[in-house]
Parts: sequence; structure tokens; C-alpha cells
Amino acid sequence: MEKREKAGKRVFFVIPAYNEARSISKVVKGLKKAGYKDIVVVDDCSRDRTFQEAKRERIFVLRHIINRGQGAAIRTGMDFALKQGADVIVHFDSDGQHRVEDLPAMVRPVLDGEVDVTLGSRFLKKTKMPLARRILLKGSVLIQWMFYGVWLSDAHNGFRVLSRKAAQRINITSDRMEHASEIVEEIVKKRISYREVPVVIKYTSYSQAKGTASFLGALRILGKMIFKKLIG
Ligand SMILES: Nc1nc2c(ncn2[C@@H]2O[C@H](COP(=O)(O)OP(=O)(O)O)[C@@H](O)[C@H]2O)c(=O)[nH]1
Ligand SMILES: [Mg+2]
Repeated sequence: MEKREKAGKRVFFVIPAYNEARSISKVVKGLKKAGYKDIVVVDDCSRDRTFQEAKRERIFVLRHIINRGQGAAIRTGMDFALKQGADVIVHFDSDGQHRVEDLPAMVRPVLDGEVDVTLGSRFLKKTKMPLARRILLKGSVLIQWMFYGVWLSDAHNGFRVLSRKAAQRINITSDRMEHASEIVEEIVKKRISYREVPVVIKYTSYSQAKGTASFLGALRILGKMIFKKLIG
């Protein structure tokens, strides 16, 4: 690919956000500082000031009028990014768990056309994480293997990069957290080329205080994944 052509490519960030008023500005500022300017935050009817905080950053901010879940928000953001002419789409979290430093390694293979999707993996690098989280993630890896026949080292990493073509082909129908498995299922089913890339996910007390960090939350997601597969 010509250097010139690559330079003109639009890398678009899709950032789902739910009650992240404390971190959203910092995350967006970090991306802007690294030179990325195409950013869409999808606020999912947060109860705090997430929407207002995001708005202040002069980026695209969309809002669901009810809380629909991370999967639905990503779909909303991707549709928007594609309409805006995105060549590459990055899924990036709004709670500060994903690192800007990992972006070049994640984005380059897609930008260069080597693969259509890169998936961040926190198990290819040594990452400290809570036990409940480790069990959920390893359980998901196993279920993914049983149901889809694909062995990824990390099943539920929200850090992904997709080519425009991949973003158009991948259908997300799960509104909530199960969309992560669905994306992998779509990649396998549609034979979309992918690669896992080692990333570090930051586990801060802020990120851990939220939802799926609990053991019960972990079990619930695993249960939903199995249920969906059995009835679907
Ligand atoms: N739009 C939207 N985003 C969500 C929702 N739940 C979580 N998120 C966002 O998705 C990202 C990952 O969620 P988080 O709860 O941190 O999950 P985890 O870190 O994967 O356990 C964060 O940026 C959240 O703000 C939701 O219901 N709607
Ligand atoms: Mg998080």
C-alpha cells in the first residue's frame, strides 16, 4: 500500500460509555494527544454527567435515550463511523482500562491490510487481574472453543480494530456484554482474517468497582453465553 494512501485513512474510535463521567474526558484527551481526532462516544443514558463531559471535548457524542447495553452502543457507534467514512474502526473503552501505547501495534496490521481485525489479548502479556475476572475470561475462552471451535487466548477483550469491510460484515445482535462472543463468532463464520495482539489492560480501583468485576456478574455472563447458544 502506498504511504500516501495510508496517511489519508480515517481511523475512527467508537467508545461506549455508561456512567463514566470521571474518566471519559481523560480517555478522549489521551487519544487526541496521540493525534487521533475521529472519535465517537456513545453515551447509553448515563445517570451521571458522561454526556456533558464528552460533549466538552468537541468530538462526536451520541446518546441512547434508554440504557441498551455495550453491544448496542458499539453497533450505534459503528453505524455512525461507517456513515462518516471510517476506513478503520477501533473499539476503545471509556473507563481508562485501554492504553494509548498499545494502539500502534493494534492498528497497524489493519491499516496495512495484513488482517481485517485485530483483537487485543491480555493473556499474551503478563497482566495482573482479580480472580473473578480471570475465571470469567478463561471460562469464556473455553465456551468459545466448545461452541465456535476457535481458541483465542482472550475472549472478552473490548479492545479491537476492524477494517471498514469487517465492520460492515460483522453483525452484532446482542445488546449487552455477550456481543464480545458474537463478534468472534461472526469473524469465524464469515472467515474474516484476524490476529491477536498483546495488550495491557489496566485494573484500577475505579475500573474494578464497576459491574462485571463481581463473581456473580461473571457467572451471569457465562450463563447468558451458553443460553443464547443453546436456544439460538
Ligand atoms: N454504552 C454503554 N457502554 C457500556 C455499558 N456498560 C459498559 N459500558 C462501557 O463499556 C466499556 C467496558 O465496560 P466495563 O463495565 O468497564 O467492562 P469490563 O471492563 O469489560 O469489565 C466501558 O467503557 C463502559 O463504560 C452500557 O450499558 N452501555
Ligand atoms: Mg472496564
